[in-house]
Amino acid sequence: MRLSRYFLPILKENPADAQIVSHRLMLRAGMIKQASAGIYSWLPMGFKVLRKLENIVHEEQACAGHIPMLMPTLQPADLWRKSGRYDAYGPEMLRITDRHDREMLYGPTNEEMITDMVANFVGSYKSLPLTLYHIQWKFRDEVRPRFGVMRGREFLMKDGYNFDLTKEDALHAYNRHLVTYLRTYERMGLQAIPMRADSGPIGGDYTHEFLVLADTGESEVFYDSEITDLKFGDRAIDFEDKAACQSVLEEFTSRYARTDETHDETAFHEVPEERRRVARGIEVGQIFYFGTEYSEKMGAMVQGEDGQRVPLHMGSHGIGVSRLLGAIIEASHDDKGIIWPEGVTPYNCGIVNLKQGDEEADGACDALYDSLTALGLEPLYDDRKERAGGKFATMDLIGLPWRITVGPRGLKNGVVEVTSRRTGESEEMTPELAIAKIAAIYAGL
Ligand code: P5A
Repeated sequence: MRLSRYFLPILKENPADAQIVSHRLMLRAGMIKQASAGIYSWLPMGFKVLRKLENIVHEEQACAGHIPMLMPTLQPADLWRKSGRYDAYGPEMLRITDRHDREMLYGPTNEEMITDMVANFVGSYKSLPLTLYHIQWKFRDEVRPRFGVMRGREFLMKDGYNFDLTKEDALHAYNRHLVTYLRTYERMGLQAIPMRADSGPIGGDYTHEFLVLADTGESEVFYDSEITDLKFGDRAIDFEDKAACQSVLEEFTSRYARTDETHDETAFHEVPEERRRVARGIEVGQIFYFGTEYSEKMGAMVQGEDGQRVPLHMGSHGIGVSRLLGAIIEASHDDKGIIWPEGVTPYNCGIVNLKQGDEEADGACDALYDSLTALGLEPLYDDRKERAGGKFATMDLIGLPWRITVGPRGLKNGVVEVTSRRTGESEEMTPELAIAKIAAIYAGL
């Protein structure tokens, strides 16, 4: 992409209404524009990152054998009357009446709709196990929408639902989700800690929230510091293997880690004092096992092997996709702007032309741009007629992890400069080596 042809409405001033750094930087870097309280337009740069996050989610869900689909945002109220949640959900639910006076709502989540669908189509244990998911906009009329996309009213969620014959199978689905979520967040450059949580209006006995530690997080969390040493890393996992998934769950949830809703001071004091931590966190996901509650209410029954009809065991599993943008920026920025982890960066590298209009500099930038593009990489080329200082400030603000700077002085010696956004360190090398370096960085991602 050439910056001169892009749509990147950067703000020079700090927006007064943004209280936390991620909100400020998303507005300044031209990623989002507020449409009304808690509702945002995703400008091209923000949308690009959002799509990257969605792709990672899809890839990891595919590894676990979960099946993508898409359900609508608007739902009929009657479905929610069946589960008993139409009244229980309260003012957070946006209720809508259509021209025929039919009661509808903008879905805050999809347990009812999907359970109803499975009740319609699945009649035998032979169709199980089944895990379906979608990535779809949700609406919750939050009392206090704030911090930009962090607590929006309209927000993008990945929500998945497992349908199993037995509790044991459903708990395997729960464990499998825990594993895929660990991998998903790590690929996004985040450490998200599973913490024992409260199930709230979704219900159920088993639930973990995934929290990214950040001072601006809305949840208070209590944990054993040993937990932050755990990494899923690149270990291989067979998602069909129940024991393997169970052992990952045990490894990542055996130490004390709870949100304030489930915190128990006595149990916390069993953790040696020097390892006890009280901090704040951003909830980027939550998984639930809730048994047969929804399937009984919505009539999702199957014939078991013995011919008896039994209700399905279910769980639901959510990732706050749009919130993740805020969480990643909270975890990765400096005074100058965003620092994107390579796995989610909107463009792989920036190209800064120090002397736009100079034949040699323009030619070298075009050649770099073409070679990187031919390798399947996406450079963002700042080809505007701007001062070098302004171009550097823009690159630092939008946070691409690598920058290639091209100017007449370097070109005389046959070199360009490659700079890491994270460390600020620069290295001079030939354009060929610069291309090889950037390609190698992204090769495994
Ligand atoms: C699980 C999937 C559910 O709704 N039903 C389907 C279950 N869980 S949840 O914890 O309530 O939401 C899942 C994740 O969505 C994000 N989230 C939000 N993001 C931005 N703004 C909001 N107002 C908002 N509310 C929830 C969180 O990341 C949450 O973990």
